[in-house]
Amino acid sequence: MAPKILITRNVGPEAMAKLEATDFELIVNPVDGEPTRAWVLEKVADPEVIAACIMHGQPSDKVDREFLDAASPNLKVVSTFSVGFDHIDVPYANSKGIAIGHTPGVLSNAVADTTVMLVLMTLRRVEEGIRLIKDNEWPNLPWAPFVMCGPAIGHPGLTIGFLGFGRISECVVERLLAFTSKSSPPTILYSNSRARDNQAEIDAEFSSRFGVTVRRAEKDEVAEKSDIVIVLCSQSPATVDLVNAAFLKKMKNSAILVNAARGPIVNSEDLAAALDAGEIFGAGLDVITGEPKVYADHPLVKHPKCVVIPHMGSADYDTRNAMADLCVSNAIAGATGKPLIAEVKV
Ligand code: 8YV
Repeated sequence: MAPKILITRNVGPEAMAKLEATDFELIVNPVDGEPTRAWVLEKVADPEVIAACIMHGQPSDKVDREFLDAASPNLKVVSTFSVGFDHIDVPYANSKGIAIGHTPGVLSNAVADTTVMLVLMTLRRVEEGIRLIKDNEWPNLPWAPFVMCGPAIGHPGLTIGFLGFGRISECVVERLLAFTSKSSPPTILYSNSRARDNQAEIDAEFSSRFGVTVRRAEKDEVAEKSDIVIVLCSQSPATVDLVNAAFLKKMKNSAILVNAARGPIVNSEDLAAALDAGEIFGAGLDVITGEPKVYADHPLVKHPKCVVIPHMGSADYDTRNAMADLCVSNAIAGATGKPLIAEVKV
């Protein structure tokens, strides 16, 4: 019998054709959508399975000890359809000789587009405006020059702060520079896990690349000085609740917060309380704690100053196709004993 590759979701015609062109037997989830956990555990235990393509953020596909202990002793690679790998116990997988593949790079532009969209929507209160129309409230909205006005993205001397400053953040900076003031350009602050020995050189390189001042700062300084705080760090025990009541209290009342990383990095209760108290102007969330079980009565979904979208950061057709291609290419490489195209190293 041919060795098998497990695919927990149909990854689209092009990537499926790439898999079908191999000699591997394919086990594809017959349901159009999320399989049951029991189905995944049963299939990954098949001793012929040498590679598995899985999804991020679905309980069925969590690559934890239960999954890895159930897995075929011949499993060589788990390839996730995501850049993030917070759903995978990478050290435990590696200790069993299983490599982990992911999809960095190909989604940076799409996630940056979504991030900028959320910045603009939050500053200009677009969500609230759409809701007013849907609730037939437009005729009752008194017209006056400053009704529905938020802070301007082109405000001179803006400070834009990032929590996490990797590939996606850099793509966000490139985009935001098209909107911000040319005569009084923004300052970019970013906080990350630790300062490097050559931090000054790194910041000088960023500043010369972007043509504005870019420098690393402690997270409290990012909170205090930024007009726009953008969360784009990966989720780890150190970043869960990074944006909590204390952080939000330090932010300017006129500032906004955008999270395009992972829900648990921002404490939802603390954010709702900060919005209620007017501690910040607004928030835009592509991700939220408890997703996808987030309903219309969620305090942040209902909140007029909060835009919530359902984890759509990378969801454009071209990007998802590129992610699918990299996901299956990693699986095929691992299954044929070749180095993965993009392997998670921790
Ligand atoms: C996807 C993501 O929505 O790549 C990631 O880490 O969070 C998103 O791009 C998701 O992973 C799709 O499976």
